Amino acid sequence: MLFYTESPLKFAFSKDISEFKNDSLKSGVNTPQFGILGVPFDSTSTYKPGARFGPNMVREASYNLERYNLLLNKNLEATFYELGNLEVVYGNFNQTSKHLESTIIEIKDKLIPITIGGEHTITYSVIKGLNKVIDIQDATIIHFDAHMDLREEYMGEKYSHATVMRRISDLNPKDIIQIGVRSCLKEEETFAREEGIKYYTSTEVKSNINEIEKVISNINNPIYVTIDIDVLDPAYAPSVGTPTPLGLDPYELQRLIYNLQGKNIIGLDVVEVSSSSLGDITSINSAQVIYDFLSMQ
Ligand SMILES: [Mn+2]
Repeated sequence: MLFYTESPLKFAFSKDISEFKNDSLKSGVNTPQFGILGVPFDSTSTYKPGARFGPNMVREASYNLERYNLLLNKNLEATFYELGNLEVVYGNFNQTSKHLESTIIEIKDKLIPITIGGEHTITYSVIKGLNKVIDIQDATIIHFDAHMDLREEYMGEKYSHATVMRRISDLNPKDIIQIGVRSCLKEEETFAREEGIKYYTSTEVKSNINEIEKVISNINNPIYVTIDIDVLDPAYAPSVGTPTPLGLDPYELQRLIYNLQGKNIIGLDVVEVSSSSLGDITSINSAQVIYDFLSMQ
């Protein structure tokens, strides 16, 4: 167990972190290995709170998945460890962010983080932690979201779910590519254009998904993937902080995720899952995205 975490339910097919030491001593392990980390933090949510329940509900939903992936004709063979949930400090983003950053620094040499949120703000802390070892200026951030999250501040807060991509942009990654966006301020759109942030609206995904697949396939540098599950239409993901109509369907998200096969992924997160009951479709689709990502490894 890591310094700042506790262990609840495991993600389906994950290994216990206590097995990591033995496994890492085995020779010839040079395929990427992943660590699942829950961050049950939701203090800046402005519409529908509850993302603190996300990590455990997504794990619960993962037990519905089966190891054999019929679409890929392969078993899920990736090695990934359950790291538990971060100890968060509710109402205190700064302290939570410090815990998260130091946990990411602690695992970064050994495991690629797959973080389950929690509100979107936490993505900034993950990338800030990664930036201590990997030069984030060489990385492309692929951002799936209904929203641009590029405001300079929101309700007086510099660090908020609505400003997270602006703060990540402050770290100067090589590229930011936003996919599925359909709601923002004019100022955010202007900022995106002026700063060279590429964006594809949900309508463009519907009408021209092949082009976006090509854009992803052509990336050759390290990639961090952040998925605000509200990128899906509320029909498929109603339990999110800010449900926004006219979104992607799960097939489109899966197609785009499958284009990440063979890429140098430095981290992935699925955030804004505020499911609070068993069988909630939002947590089921969130578990599916993580499963899709892991099963193509
Ligand atoms: Mn969003």
